[in-house]
Amino acid sequence: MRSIFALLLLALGAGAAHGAERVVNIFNWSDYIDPTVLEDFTRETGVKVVYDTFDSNEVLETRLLAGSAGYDVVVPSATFLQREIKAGVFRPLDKSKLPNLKNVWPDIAMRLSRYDPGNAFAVNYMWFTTGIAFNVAKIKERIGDKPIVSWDQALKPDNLRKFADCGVYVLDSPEDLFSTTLNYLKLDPNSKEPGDIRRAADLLSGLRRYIKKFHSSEYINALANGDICLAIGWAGDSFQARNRAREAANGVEIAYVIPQEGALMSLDNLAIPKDAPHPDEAHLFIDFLLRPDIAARNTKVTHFANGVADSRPLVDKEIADNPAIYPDTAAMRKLFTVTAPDLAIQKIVTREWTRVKTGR
Ligand code: N2P
Repeated sequence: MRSIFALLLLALGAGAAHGAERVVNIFNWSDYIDPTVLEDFTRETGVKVVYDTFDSNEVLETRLLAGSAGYDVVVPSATFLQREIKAGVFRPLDKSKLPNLKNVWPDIAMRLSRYDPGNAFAVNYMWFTTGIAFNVAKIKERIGDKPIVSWDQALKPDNLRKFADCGVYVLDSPEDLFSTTLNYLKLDPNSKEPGDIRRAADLLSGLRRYIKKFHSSEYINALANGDICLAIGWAGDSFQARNRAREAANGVEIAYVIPQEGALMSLDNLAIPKDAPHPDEAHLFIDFLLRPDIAARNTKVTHFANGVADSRPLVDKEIADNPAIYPDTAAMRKLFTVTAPDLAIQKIVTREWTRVKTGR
């Protein structure tokens, strides 16, 4: 009798576990996925998605270092990933649970391995440049027919001044702005020399009075609505702005350029925190994103190039053949990458960035 009772309890317990809802907690950048992909994932796997967004690596890093944020999948940029791996915040990927790893783009995986040796902790999601997005008509009104081709037009005070009245936003990202400015100053964009970082900060702080806001996601709508005329921003976001304006048929035309001096190329990557509550579901989700058809849908909506080579033929030509989204070999040569500063230099970077934003 007793054993029958025990068996019954066991069966009930197993039944409850079986019926329990499976969940995956995602923390991703804003405007960075096709929302219908999340619905399809749940429909196919039965795993519910709890989805939360951020727009800065600093915010993600603070959460990760505090531990137990409850996230199963996060999306750090490669530089931050590199430092966070060293801090021990990630769980190594179980590659046996990622059959779609066969779809990753070898060149992109190789670039990522510079930050994550052996691609042990992360797989690339999207990659992109940091350039200049602008309102074609408003810029023309102010500088005539000369299109924006150089960082000169955004980083020289006398030039940026001309756009202050129609609104300038700049990414709230010291990594993007310091490397871009160092490159413009013909210094090493990856310099960790405090003196170099100070020079970049001096230049940017001199532009402060012409900048309406430092923000890393609001510029999409601000450009699309015609509220601002220039942004230092990310490729995909800028093309999303162009599309939102076209959909609204509001007469706003947005363009994005990789200036002739070159631009920062960054990689954003999928990783699983060490204390993720649902690691199996995390692997299932990452593997889903590595399906070429799914990666293509995410690129179609976000206008960011993804890390799955076989998805490219499935992406509309307008995106797949756009060298500002998928740079060709010539454009690729003008791109530079950076590595993570150690914590001591990071402190200087943070301090100098505060100085830039306060214009001191
Ligand atoms: C998505 C922005 C992602 C690029 N809106 C910056 N990591």
